[in-house]
Amino acid sequence: MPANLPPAYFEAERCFREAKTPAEKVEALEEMLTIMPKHKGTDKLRADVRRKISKFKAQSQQKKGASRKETGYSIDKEGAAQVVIVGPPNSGKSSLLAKLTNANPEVAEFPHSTWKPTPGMVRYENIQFQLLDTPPITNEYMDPWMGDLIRRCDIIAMVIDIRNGPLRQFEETFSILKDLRIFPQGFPVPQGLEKAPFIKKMIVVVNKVDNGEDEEDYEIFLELWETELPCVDISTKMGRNLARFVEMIYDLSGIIRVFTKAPGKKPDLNSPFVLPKESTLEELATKIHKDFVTNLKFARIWGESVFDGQMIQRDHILQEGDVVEIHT
Ligand SMILES: Nc1nc2c(ncn2[C@@H]2O[C@H](COP(=O)(O)OP(=O)(O)OP(=O)(O)O)[C@@H](O)[C@H]2O)c(=O)[nH]1
Ligand SMILES: [Mg+2]
Repeated sequence: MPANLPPAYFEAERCFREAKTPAEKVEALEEMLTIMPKHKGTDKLRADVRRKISKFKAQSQQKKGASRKETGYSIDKEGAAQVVIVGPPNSGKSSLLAKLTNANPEVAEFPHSTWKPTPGMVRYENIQFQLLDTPPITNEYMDPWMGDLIRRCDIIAMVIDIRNGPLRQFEETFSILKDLRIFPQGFPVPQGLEKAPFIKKMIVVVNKVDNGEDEEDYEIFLELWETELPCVDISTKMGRNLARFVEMIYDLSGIIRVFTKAPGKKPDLNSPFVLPKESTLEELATKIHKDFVTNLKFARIWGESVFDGQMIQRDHILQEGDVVEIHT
């Protein structure tokens, strides 16, 4: 389909070519993006312009010596954990977000269609996780704010494509993360790092396993991969293993769900408090309200590892599914 660009576009493009500073280039590119009609014929061009915008934005910020935080995107965490979806171009990161959440990211056949992070919430039983779609990362190019974004998350979901050299994709993405000093939990961290490493929970998601042939390729991938990380084969197209993926996020998240109740009442099993494993009664009370923790006398608890209604003290370690009645 022809792009059918209006004359004003070419004028903006001329400004772009003549611009001297990165900031002027960004301005001209943004103008081009506004003018450009939005249809299939301009998809590729829009992606290309966006890529240039992020490149020149990064350059202009570096010039100003501004802090990197200002150039970046900070997405507020919501839900029980923040899961950032990373990977090479075109592996299906945006498709995964679109399939599991109400978010509506751009999905496209060509690479580098995503250029800014997009969050969405996915439900698991009575809680939710935040998924964060991001632009692709490659050896050639990565948005400069991506490092900070990944370092802030709770879990990394690396999405690779079974049909496009999954081993190579894994190794490239893994080594980019390493360069950012990001290592998966449970992995040896190299000695002699100059700055502190970032240890993250990580799950490898092999996408586009649509049919039997892809399944065979996935088996071969697993044999050759030799990396001990949680891994799941999915197909966003066929809906394969998407629920399994969310369940794996829950398992990895290291959280427990605890319910509270008032004396003589039943707990509301739809709204748990989410706490890290090994949390104590005191930590639960802090989470509820600061007055609670000051005035806390004791609590009664119902659950699998206690007697019904057993009295517990502040340092009692809570378990998944416990029901707690706090007395102040
Ligand atoms: N066959 C098949 N194609 C898929 C699947 N998931 C995504 N795709 C296709 O792969 C292409 C890329 O999908 P996106 O979701 O845009 O990929 P992305 O990783 O977000 O791409 P970038 O943002 O450019 O990095 C699109 O044409 C999708 O329709 C899948 O499970 N099976
Ligand atoms: Mg995308």
